[in-house]
Order: sequence, then C-alpha cells, then structure tokens
Amino acid sequence: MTTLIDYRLDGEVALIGLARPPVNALGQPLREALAEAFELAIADSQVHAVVIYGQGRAFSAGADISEFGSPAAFAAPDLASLLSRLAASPKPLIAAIAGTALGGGLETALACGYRISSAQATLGLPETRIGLLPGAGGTQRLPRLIGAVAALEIILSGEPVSAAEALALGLIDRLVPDGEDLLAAATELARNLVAESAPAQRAWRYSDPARGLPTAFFDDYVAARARRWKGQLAPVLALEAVKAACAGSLEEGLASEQLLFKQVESSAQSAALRHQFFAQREALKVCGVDKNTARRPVNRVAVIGAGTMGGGIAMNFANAGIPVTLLELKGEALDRGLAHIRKQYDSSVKRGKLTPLQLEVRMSLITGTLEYADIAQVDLVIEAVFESLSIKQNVFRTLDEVCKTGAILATNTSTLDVDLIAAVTRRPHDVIGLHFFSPANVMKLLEVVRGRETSPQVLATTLDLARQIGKTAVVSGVCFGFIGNRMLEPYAREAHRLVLEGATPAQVDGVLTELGLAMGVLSMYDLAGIDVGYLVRESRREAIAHDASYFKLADELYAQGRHGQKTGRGFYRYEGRDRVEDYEVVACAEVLASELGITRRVISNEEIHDRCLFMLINEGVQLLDEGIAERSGDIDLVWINGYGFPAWRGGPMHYAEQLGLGRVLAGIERYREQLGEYGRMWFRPVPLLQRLVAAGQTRIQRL
Ligand code: T1G
Repeated sequence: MTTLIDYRLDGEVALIGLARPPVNALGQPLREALAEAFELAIADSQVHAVVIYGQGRAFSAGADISEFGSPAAFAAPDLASLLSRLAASPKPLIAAIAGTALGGGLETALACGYRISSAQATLGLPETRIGLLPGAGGTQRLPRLIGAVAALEIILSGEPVSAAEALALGLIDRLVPDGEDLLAAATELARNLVAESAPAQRAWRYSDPARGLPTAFFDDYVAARARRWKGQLAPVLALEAVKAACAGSLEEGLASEQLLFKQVESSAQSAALRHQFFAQREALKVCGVDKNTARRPVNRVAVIGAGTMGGGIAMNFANAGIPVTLLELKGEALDRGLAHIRKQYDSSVKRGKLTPLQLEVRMSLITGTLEYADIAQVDLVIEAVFESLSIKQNVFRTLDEVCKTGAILATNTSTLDVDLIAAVTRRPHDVIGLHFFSPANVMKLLEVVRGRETSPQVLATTLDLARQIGKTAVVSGVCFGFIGNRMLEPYAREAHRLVLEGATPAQVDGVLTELGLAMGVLSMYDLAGIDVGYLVRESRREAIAHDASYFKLADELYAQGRHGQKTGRGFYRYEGRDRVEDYEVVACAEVLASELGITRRVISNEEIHDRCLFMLINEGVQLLDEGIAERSGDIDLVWINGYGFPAWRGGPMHYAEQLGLGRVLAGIERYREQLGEYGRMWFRPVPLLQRLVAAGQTRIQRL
C-alpha cells in the first residue's frame, strides 16, 4: 500500500484514509491507490463495511486540477470509472467528511451509499468556476439524491454548502457535532448498517429527477441566465448534463456526462480559468516573504479622507469586523462620507444582501473623527486624499508625527510614486501602496505597491490582510500607474486615437465587449469621469506632450463640460441609465482629425481589436521585463479583477499566449509601418516580446 492511502481494519470495518497533502487532490497516483485499497477491502471476507475519509484539512478538494489539459487527467483509473466501481460496491461504503469535499471529492462521497460529516465541513461542486463541469457522476447522482432544482443550484453556482445545509438537503445522512470524533461515528454507523443488513446502496430519493419539473424548466433556466452566461461554455454544458439526468437511465446519463465533460476539459475557456486558479495562488508567493516572515497584528485601522474611495475602503474593514476610524478635515465632508456609507449599506439591505442588524453592526465599527490624535494608536492607516503628490506628502508628514511606532502607513494612490511619499517620513520601511479600485468595497483587486524600502513584515502583513478583507492582492513595483493603469494608458490611447481616425466610440467599445470585457474603455472613462483622466494628464503633461494627438478629443470633451455619466454626456449621451451614441462626439472628432492632419477612414473591428489588445499586451510584457510585475499571471489577475477582462479568457497575458506571441509581434510591427509617424511613435515592440518570439517561446516569462 502506498503512503497515499492509510488502510487499516477496525474489526469488520475497513478504514481507507486519503493521505495526499495538502488537500487530497485525486490525481492519478491517489486514484490508483484508492482503487487498490477499495478492491482489497471488497476482497477481504472479514470486511463487511468500508469507511472512506480524508487525512488533513480536507476530505478531498476534487480532481487534481493540474492534470487537466494533459493525458494524466484520464489516466487509469479515471475518476468517473473508479467512482462507478465504488457505486457498485457489494458492501456499504460510508464517506466520512471533514473539512472540504469539493468537485470530485464530493462526487466520491456521492458514489458511497452513505455520507456523514463534521459540523464544520463544506461540500460543493465548484467545477464551473474553472470552466469544467462535474465529470465523475456529480451531474447524475446529485439530482437523484437531492432533486434536479437543488442539484442545479449547487452545480451552477459553484458555491459550497455547509454541513447543516447538506443535511437539510439530504446530501448527507448525519452531521457529527463539534467535539465528537467523526471517524468513530462513521465506524459506528458502519457497524450499525452491517448489523441491520442494510443495503450497500439505497434507492435514490429522486429516482426520476424530472418528476414535477415544468416542461420548459430547462429552457426557462437558460433564458433567465443568458446574459450572465454570455460566451461561457461550462454552465451551459453543465445544465445539459443535468438535463440528461432527467431524460434517461443513470448509465445513459453518465455516458452523456463524459462526452460533455471532455468537451469542456479540452476548451480554451477551461484552460484560461485553470490558469487563473493557479495564478491566484502564485500571486501570494512574493520574494522575500514566506510563512516565517513576522506579521504585525492589525486590530484597528484608520482611513484618511471620507470621499468615495475613503468611504469604500473603510467599508471593507467594517465588513470584515475590523474597527475603522474615518478621518476628515471638515465636519460636513465627514458627515457626507458617513451618510454615503450608510446609504450603500441601506441599499444592500433593500437588496436582501444584508440584514438591518448587520448594517448597524458594521456602522458601529466605523467611527468618524476630525482629529489626528484619535488615530495615534491604530495599526494601519490608509490615506485616500486627493491625487496630488504634495497633498499626500503633507498627510504622511503628519502621520509620521502622530502614529505609533510600528503602524503601517499606506497610500491609496493610483499612479503616484510611493517612494516619494515614503521619503517624507522617518519610517519608509513602514510605508506601502494599497491601491483599491473604485468602488473600493466591491472591486476584488488590490494592487499592493512595494516601495524600495517597504519591509517584508509590512508586505506580509498587508497580503494577509488583503485576504482577510476578501481582496485579490497583486504585488506591484513602483512606476507610473503600477501594473493596471500603466497598461491602461496604451490600451486607452489606441481607443481614443481610433475615434479620431474614423471609428465611433460605440464601435470601439463594441469590439472590446464582444471580446468579453465588462465595459468598453470609452464607456469606462465616462463612468470614471473624463475630468479624472484630464487631471491625471495635467499632472504629467510634460511627460506626454511629445505626441498630443490621441487625447485631444478627451481634452475637448472635458473643455465642453462633457465629463461622462456624471454630467449626462461624455463619449456618449446618457438618458437615465441608457447609454446613447452621440454624433456630436463624432463631429468633434472629425474637426480635430482635420486639424491634426489625420485622414479619417473606415476602421475594421479586427484593427480595433489588434491595436487595443496588442498595445495592452506589449506594455504588460514590458512590466514583466522591468520587474514591476513578478510574473505574467499577476498581470492577468490585475486585469481580470480590476478592469473586467473576462476570466474565461485568462487575462491579457494568457490571451496573448493563446493568440500566439508571433502574431502579436507581427501585428505591432505591421501597424508600426501602416500608421506613419503615429505608428513609429507608439508601435514599438518591447525587447522581451522580441526575445520570446525569437526564442520560439509560447509562454510569457522573463528571458
Ligand atoms: N487540484 C490541484 N491542486 C489543488 C487543488 C486541486 N483540486 N485544490 C487545491 N490545490 C492546491 C493549491 O493550488 C495550493 O497549492 C494548495 O493546494 C492549497 O490550496 C472530475 C473535474 C480546497 C478550498 O475547484 O477551492 O474535481 O499553492 O491555497 O485556501 O468532477 O484549494 O500550496 O502549491 O487554495 O485552504 C474541483 C479547488 C476540481 C477546489 C482549500 N475542485 N481548491 O483552500 O488552500 S475539478 C476545486 C480550492 C474536479 C471532477 C472535477 C481550495 C480549497 P500551493 P489553497 P485553501
């Protein structure tokens, strides 16, 4: 017996312990060891029942995700066949679930005749989150156990259920209270089943999962989710698999499930989402920081500035149960900020996302003040004042005077030099950038900007805190715009310039939303505010003065008071929440193009895609080469979680690898030639991209 399985007998009960740290992922070696242990127990005449359990913190986290996209995923014994063998066991099989039973882990439990779990266990089928579907019987056995509607919810939400919810659904037979020994309880259950000559497999509670379903149930289900599932394969095929469970025998359904599973497993969308799964974990592996790096306790937080960003940032901590003091200079600004926070919580209550009690608890965790002395003892301060270096430096001079030794001093700047802010303090090792994205209490991304002198302890502490407040943290070095906004520049430059050259804002945005982005970049500027972009440009006009053409239109819109949604007009006209094309913008572009000597023409969607995306990719590769971003997966996480890049395309770097790096380089070189002086100015392939293509590399990495 391998070390992957702990096999032992307790009287007439065989105990099979999955022992593949850290989460008993059912890779081929563990599947083989489980099959061997199972056959051993079945062949042993002394054994009358079998308990399967997980050693460590999980029953099993499911199939080994790293095997997908390779033959290992289906290497014998493949999980589906193995579980069908377990499901045909002549002896009662009991799954004893502690920790998590997810994906193939839960499917393993479903193949057992009986399931018992600890009170803290969580059970789920999260496969669609990585572009897959339950491919080892989950879409067939779960509907027969708990009904098609409940099964669909678990499969399509990907959300785990608690042990209590599982018990209520009939997903488990018994819940073992805290303090009781799960394995002992499972072994006792096994003995009782033997004593009662209980069947190895009970009849399904929903032997016909379709019974009682309205005729149009599945069509209506898909229609109601068409917008949310737009372009995505996994949820649609997962529903098809459950539909098969309602249309025929278990064997027929299992065969259908296998065909559908192979379709999603080989899809580019699943490869992209699996890439994201591992990128999220890789991003937390930061050089100079490991589990032995000391962390500082963060029990109290302060936010400087009660504006939109400051209020949103404060909400993150209140939501996580961490007391937060919100400091403003003027009473009316503070009152406005606190009122805005309460208003947002109120709307969450109205939407049923929060209870009135939770609202009051969270508001009680947020204290307003006009006095710096009130934040002298906090563990972390996050500055969120106006995006001006001198104003921020003044705030940090004050914080340096007021805050206790060891307090972490963070700036929420979106573009400014964190080192120049740290330099005005006597404690630059305690200074870090925490760039939240608006709305700060909603957007998942947090760019953690590591200053030249930021200490490993401060970095480790903020990365842990990011996870605690539910953020996806990505570490960035110091440069203008860090990772996200640095890449936004060239991406948005092309969008602006294309409107001067003949495309309409709607055409440009349409190409980007067709790719799957949540918003087109011009609509995004209307949302963020054209005045915001103008002020950022003003702060660095000398740095971009050499080629002013591309943002002349945005400057003109600003001058006309068309600041976007907030003024009802920007690149579009806004009638209520409707965004309407505005041909005044096109007329304005025509005049500016004439003044700039730009010959307008019909622009193809392909050109819009290539120019916007290739420039985005080019800048990302440069960030990697400069060491601003540690790895390409980090860049992908920034754009998925901060800018609405579709996760099922994996992020701009993964998307470039799927397009082919050679195609990206050739495209940049083509537009460099085709676009005259503008092309020679801006379409410069970065050295690392050239080196990668020359070396025949298919993955974006430092060379
Ligand atoms: N496969 C491979 N590695 C996995 C894994 C998995 N299923 N789950 C976790 N890991 C690695 C992870 O990369 C990390 O590695 C370490 O384990 C700790 O994970 C046929 C097709 C279970 C809730 O989607 O949700 O079954 O970074 O940092 O925060 O129908 O891991 O240490 O090198 O996340 O305590 C479906 C995925 C698979 C569950 C624990 N299952 N995992 O969270 O630890 S497809 C999932 C999780 C499938 C079948 C289908 C979480 C967790 P490293 P961690 P955690």
